[in-house]
Amino acid sequence: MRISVPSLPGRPGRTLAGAAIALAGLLAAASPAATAPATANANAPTTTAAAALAPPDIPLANVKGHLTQFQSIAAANGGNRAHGRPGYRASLDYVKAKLDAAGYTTTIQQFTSGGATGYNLIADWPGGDPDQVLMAGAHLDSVTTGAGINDNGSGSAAVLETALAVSRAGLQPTKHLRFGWWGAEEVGLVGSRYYVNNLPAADRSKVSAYLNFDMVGSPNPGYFVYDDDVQLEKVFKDYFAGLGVATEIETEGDGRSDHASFKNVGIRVGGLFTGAGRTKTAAQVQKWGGTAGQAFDRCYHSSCDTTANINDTALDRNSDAVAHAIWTLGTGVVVPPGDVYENTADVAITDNGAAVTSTVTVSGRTGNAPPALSVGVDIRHTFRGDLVVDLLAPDGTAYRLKNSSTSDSADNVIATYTVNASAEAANGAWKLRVQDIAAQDTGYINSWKLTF
Ligand code: DTR
Ligand code: ZN
Ligand code: ZN
Ligand code: CA
Repeated sequence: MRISVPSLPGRPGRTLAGAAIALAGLLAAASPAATAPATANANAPTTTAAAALAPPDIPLANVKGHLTQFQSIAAANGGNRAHGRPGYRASLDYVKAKLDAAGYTTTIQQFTSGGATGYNLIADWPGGDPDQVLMAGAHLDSVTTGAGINDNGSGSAAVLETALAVSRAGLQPTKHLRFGWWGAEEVGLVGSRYYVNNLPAADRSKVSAYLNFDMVGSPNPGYFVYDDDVQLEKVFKDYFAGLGVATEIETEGDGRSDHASFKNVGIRVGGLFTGAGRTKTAAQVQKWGGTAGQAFDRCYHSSCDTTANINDTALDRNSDAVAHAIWTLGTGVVVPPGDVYENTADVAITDNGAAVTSTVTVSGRTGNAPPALSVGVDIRHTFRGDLVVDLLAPDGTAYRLKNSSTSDSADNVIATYTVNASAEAANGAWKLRVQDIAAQDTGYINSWKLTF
């Protein structure tokens, strides 16, 4: 989970150099903030220049929102989003509309395969060195048997939300960023190969790397990193190491997804994968949890590959890893991953009753907590307006994360808050306090984490 990075107030599109200067300025002038009153609104933009360089947290709720859209599109178009079927073009139009609204320059590339018209969507983020193009992509088509939510709505949504995060941050990386959503992968990597084959050689040589994301939310997930390029592999391995998540080399990838189209013409490739039809071993369960002897994705290429066929933790971690790679490779600045303290034990919330708490004990740190302490919250609930959510510092000081609302009837609170906790000692028992203050509807704390 990353420090959420509100764009610097009044300074949209800060350049890397500008942010670095600001970082020096802010650090020089920084002084411990006053102790936040109990009602401090943790959502007030708390920004340090360091945060301006740090990859953002990609909101899981946003990524899942795109998956819900893909599911609806499939349902409205014969049950799939396959090449040559209306659901594919409807998926592309959805993604394109989001990107156009976010300031991207989008291009639809048309091709023919199997007697049907196919389409690639290319989105360029204005700016950056045109001779150093960093690309990330995912195939947008499903098989004909289903909606293809994990394969590959997950990769498509993770890349889309990262592109939208670039826009929200007004990022101006040194490299030029380009994103691709490929057609007809399921019938033989057709769209990505068409793109590469029609990219003039001079332009191919400008692509510094292509990052591929195909199946990144598998329900019984593994955490696999492509090993085609050592540096690109390291970017992803370091990210997961920062989370304390072990990774393995992706061993079935050669030729199995769109990165092969780029690798075949000499472009450096990397990427992530959470597994398809192969079964998870007992040894892998030891490091990742899940179920041994069961496929990473039991619904691979099946009609049950729906929004229910997603592991939220895997999708969240991989979406954040996409952003980490884009920020790190795009800006050339490596921001060390934060130290994560997490509690994943479920805590039932009493309907319309007393507050409940979940504790995270921080130790071994020196000094106070940071002015931009990241608080990742995952609460499952059927009417989130019932909930009041606070962070309690070890000394009992309360920081309001979320107020109740009679009008917010949506499910779940899956969000990252930033708290100026610089007045609090870092070490000690931090608590998440949740109270349901209205009858009917209730839920539980699924997990929460602090990132220092
Ligand atoms: N061919 C992909 C699934 C797949 C199988 N192995 C890998 C390795 C790396 C990425 C993807 C895959 C598909 O069915 O779309
Ligand atoms: Zn597939
Ligand atoms: Zn796929
Ligand atoms: Ca309630």
